[in-house]
Amino acid sequence: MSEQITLYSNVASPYTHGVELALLEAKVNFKKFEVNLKDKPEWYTKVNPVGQVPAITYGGPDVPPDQPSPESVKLRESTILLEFIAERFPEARLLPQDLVLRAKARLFIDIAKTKLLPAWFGCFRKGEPVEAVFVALEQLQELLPPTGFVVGEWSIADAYISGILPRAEIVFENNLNQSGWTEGQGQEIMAVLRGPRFARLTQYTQDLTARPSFKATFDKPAMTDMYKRLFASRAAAQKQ
Ligand SMILES: N[C@@H](CCC(=O)N[C@@H](CS)C(=O)NCC(=O)O)C(=O)O
Repeated sequence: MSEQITLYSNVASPYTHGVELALLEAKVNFKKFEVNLKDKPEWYTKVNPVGQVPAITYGGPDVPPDQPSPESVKLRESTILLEFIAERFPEARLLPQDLVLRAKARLFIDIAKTKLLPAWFGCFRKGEPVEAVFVALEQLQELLPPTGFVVGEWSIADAYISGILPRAEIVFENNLNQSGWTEGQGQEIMAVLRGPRFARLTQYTQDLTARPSFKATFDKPAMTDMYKRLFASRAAAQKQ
């Protein structure tokens, strides 16, 4: 039996979703605790001193998630958690054996983290040009093989981006932004993403979202409602 694992998550969080997918694909027993990010429990700093999700407790006694044991190891940062899960459960092959392919999976994650996410946030939060999003997506698309996942078999690279792309689509499809986009601006971005420039990425996204682990963890209408409420509450807070 493996060590206990508790994932501290929030359903809206792209980072958390990737980690949950990796745990599911590794067929690991784990508990999940939904952290209310608007009203974090006081004890949560014992799990993650910086207060963010995702985080996991690993090992130690089997305790209720809201009573984390001092004996468990506390781990955080989604990309580190993904690597940890891949290394802890090598039989799940969440990273390939081949060193060059491993490097490719890591490069894909690095571009998503350091190029795509800042560009996406900059675009809907600050009204920065969407071209930076397109450039980052093109870099990711270029890394994809003609068919299948980033390194052939599904890996932590696919886990990481699975948290991001479907949420980015919700943002664009529903014109959700904090920077005064004109009506239809998000939908115009979405039309480019669905056009010939991103044909391979579109197919790849379909493959990602067809995965049973993804389907079991992503309810698009519910997520859309949640994101609409999230953006409405941010807009209300901005006005205050
Ligand atoms: N670099 C972190 C980012 C995690 C992050 O930003 N999490 C957000 C949710 S998407 C969060 O916990 N926000 C609450 C807060 O910062 O107080 C990772 O990759 O795990």
